[in-house]
Amino acid sequence: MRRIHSSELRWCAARRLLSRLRSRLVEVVRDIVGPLVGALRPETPAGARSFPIAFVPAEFPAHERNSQMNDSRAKYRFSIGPWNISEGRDPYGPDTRPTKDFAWKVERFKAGGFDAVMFHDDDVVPELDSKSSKAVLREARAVRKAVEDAGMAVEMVAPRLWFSPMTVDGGFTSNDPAARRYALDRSLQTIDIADALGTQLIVLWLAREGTYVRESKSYRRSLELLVEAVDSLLAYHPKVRIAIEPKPNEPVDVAYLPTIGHVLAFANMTSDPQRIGGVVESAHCVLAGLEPADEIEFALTPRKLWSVHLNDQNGLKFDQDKPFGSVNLRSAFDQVRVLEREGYGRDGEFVAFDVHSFRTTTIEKAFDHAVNSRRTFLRLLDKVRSFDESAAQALIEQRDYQALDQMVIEHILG
Ligand code: XLS
Ligand code: MG
Repeated sequence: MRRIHSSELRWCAARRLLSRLRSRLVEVVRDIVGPLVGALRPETPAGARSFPIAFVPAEFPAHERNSQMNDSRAKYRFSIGPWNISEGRDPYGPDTRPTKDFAWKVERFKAGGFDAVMFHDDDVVPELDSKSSKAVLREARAVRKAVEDAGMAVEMVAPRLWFSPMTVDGGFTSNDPAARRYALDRSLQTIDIADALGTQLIVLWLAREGTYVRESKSYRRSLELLVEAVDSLLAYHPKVRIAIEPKPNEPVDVAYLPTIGHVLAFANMTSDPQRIGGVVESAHCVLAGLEPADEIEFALTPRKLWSVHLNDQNGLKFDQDKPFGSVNLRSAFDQVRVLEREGYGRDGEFVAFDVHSFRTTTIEKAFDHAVNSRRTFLRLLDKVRSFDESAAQALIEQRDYQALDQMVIEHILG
């Protein structure tokens, strides 16, 4: 547990109170103004497509925007996390590789062609629960300098809410109010860390927000608690944007927000749906029995895909975080095709790889899986760009899907 000084405690309490008052105010304004706007809004013309949750992030910080991204043939930008160079531990055995510090990792990120780093709060400041807010921010600024000195940017920060003894039974949805307060405080601090790192994108992977025993919690009550927590985060910082990363299970056996569909429906329950988006991870879609390319396209249609964690997964088993394209090359091709077709990256979004080395990999090769994933992405991008779309269209018109199927296979094999 973080040792908290009394002045800090008062500041945290004041900060939380302020956050709650602001959320309440937003609710009241929404209740009064919402119906008025509804009454004044013209009817959508018949046949017109309308995505009520569409959001063009006009507030996207200029340094994160990439003007080249208006050109669909422009270069993609890639992101990776320090946790993607891991020690090889699994539930059945200890580390197989030594721990490396951030300086060692960032050198490899840069050399491997990566443009940005994604962080958990405690990747930035290890053991942050035992440090004062001042020390946390000082360390965060030093990490920002190291990233910028390497010519890279920070993509996002995620509070690691699933590690602490406080969150054994979940964070925002724990049955213990002290654990819920801890989760909220820690997430507010993540926003401060993100600020210090120069990003406004917070990722929430709601790892333990679910149950091991379904009867131990109410789904409805848990949703209310999640909305309350997210509203407090939104109220805390007017520019922060929250991308929720869904996963159907693991470490809990059933999660509350298992798919991107749930995430986007959840966004509309919060005080500012425009500032809630999603991160789709390929392996998490496979674990839900869904097609990653479709999940990606679902989020892209209303422009709610604010990051993407490409990787691969062999079946509905434990989470494997394999290199991108390692299991299902055709699905990987379809994922790249959808990103390219929808102009992903034009608002500054990064392509991230949430991949892990095999346990058998030595430390000398402990970043090869990420470099390989990037290479596979770029090779598939060439395949996407050289795919004969008009020949495919002609086959679609003839309803010759048999030939279309083989055409895709031959193209990938080619
Ligand atoms: C874990 C998540 C990862 C990070 C983000 O499976 O995929 O994205 O932990 O918090
Ligand atoms: Mg991920």
